[in-house]
Amino acid sequence: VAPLSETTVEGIHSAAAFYRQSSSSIKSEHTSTVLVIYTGGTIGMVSKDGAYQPLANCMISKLQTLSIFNSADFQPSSSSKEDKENYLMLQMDLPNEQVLRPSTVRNKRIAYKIIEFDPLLDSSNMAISDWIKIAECIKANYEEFDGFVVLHGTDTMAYTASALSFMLENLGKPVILTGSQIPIYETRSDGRDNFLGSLIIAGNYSIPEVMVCFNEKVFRGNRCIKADADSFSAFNSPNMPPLVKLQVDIKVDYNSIYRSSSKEKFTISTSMCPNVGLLRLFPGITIQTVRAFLQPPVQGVVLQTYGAGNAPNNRPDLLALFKEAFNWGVIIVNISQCTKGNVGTAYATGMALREAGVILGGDMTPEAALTKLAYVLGKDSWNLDFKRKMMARNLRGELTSVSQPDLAITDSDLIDSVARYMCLSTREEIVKVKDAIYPCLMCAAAKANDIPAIEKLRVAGGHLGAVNQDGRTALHIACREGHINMVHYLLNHGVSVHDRDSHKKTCLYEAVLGRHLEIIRLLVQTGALLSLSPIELAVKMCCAAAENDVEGIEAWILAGVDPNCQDYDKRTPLHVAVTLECIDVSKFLVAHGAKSDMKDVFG
Ligand code: ASN
Repeated sequence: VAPLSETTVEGIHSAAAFYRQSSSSIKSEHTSTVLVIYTGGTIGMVSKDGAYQPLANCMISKLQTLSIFNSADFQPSSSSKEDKENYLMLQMDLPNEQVLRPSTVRNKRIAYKIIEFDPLLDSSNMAISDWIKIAECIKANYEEFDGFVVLHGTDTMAYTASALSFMLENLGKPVILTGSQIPIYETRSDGRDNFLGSLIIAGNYSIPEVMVCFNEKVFRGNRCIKADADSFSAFNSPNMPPLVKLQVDIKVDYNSIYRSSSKEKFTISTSMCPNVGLLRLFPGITIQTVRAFLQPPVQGVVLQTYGAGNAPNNRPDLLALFKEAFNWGVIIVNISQCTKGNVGTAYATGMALREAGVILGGDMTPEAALTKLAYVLGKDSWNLDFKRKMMARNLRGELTSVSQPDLAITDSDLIDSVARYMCLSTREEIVKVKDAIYPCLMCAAAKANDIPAIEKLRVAGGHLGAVNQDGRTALHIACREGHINMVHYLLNHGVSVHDRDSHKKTCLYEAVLGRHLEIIRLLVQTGALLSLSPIELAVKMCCAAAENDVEGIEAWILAGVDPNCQDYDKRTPLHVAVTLECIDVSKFLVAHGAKSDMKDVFG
């Protein structure tokens, strides 16, 4: 360890005293961050020669003039000039009970940064490469932001939303696509409400899905279709109610949120197979047309059949061709031409297709079925048989699993008894009681490491990611208490590792405070972060060093903190440990990569 000069020692002593007293007084901010990826679409178009076209380098300056999108008192922490220009602040007055993450004071703020794609596109000009560009942009910025809003044209928005829902694997944060029917520069634009609603949901709600926000509703992205070219209500989700309704109150249907059960880190899959197509049957379709459609390089076809999944069974030529294509290795998926409803084998005409090797696609939209096929076929590590199985399986909430039990709130004896005791009768009243009681029960079950109890609550309709009065989820509590099995259970049921409590603390932070090394390893493997600034982390490390707390230092390093982090005076934990003669911590730090030649502000 390098020798220290006297002035340096003096400085370090006073800093160490500061750490001992004030590590808990670090300012906690209540600002969420959202990245806005502007790809084009009517929302940013202007009329030129009588036709709408996207206009580059205009959106940010327009938003700067709209006070609702740009609060004047905001200073971004980032220092780069370009970054500052791209950051805007949304200042809101949302009732506390409407804000899920982090549950905080009334004045909620969202700092958002806009990245504008070049060129901006009418979404009719979009291709698979554009989906990849969006996915890569989200991946590159995933750790830095709480949520993502994609400004996009409406024409192919349902395709992009469906594609992204598959390409973004193990998603733990909200991704919301939105746009408008009238440009944001025009007086009657619907774009302002759509954009504002998207920012609010992306910044405040823990809904780890790809969604579409339009006309006061937020839909699961792979469930919606563009249903109306003229109305503000352009999107529809025929086989699933909206996830969120943005009315006077913001109502989230928590029981319907799709949560990945994977414990893997967020990643993207960009190898989408382009050799897919949509084939719509019609009475009298010729065998030549279908044969031409199934020719190489086609590897997958979404077959849009009649009604409940039926096709002519008096056409042996057609059925033989489907069987032949099956043997060539083409995957054919059956979905209905009806906008609403499921496909099955209730009719002999449906059964015949099944016998020819055509896969039942449930109630998927054409957009979801097609992009899922491109995603599944792009998976080189999966064999053909597995790919066929995956097409029939629910991967991202895109189809309704038949086996899913229809759970109702009244299934819970406990809530029933409470409702009776309180003389409640309406569904709304009972739902309110459930919302108030379940989070506390979930957290209590997590603290007691009682997996059967929390499973009962879940089965009765409880939302495992619900937060208590401190904005803490059951996962925060299980991590703090060190209940590894409970942590596994919650992660298996899709509770997000990114949720932050009212003090902006993540579950990884809780695991570090509890020094639960096995849990820290597991959380880091899932992509969990500490969500503290580098300086805050350095202060935490220096505090632990000042207390010769080897276990604490080990936990912070395991959670990803750099052993050479530097505090306000550029002192490292090793500076502090050496000054205070904390031998054990000094040895541990040196053994774990701490450098002895780091210089503080005193040189
Ligand atoms: N043609 C436009 C687009 O999809 C339509 C819109 O955004 N409303 O980019």
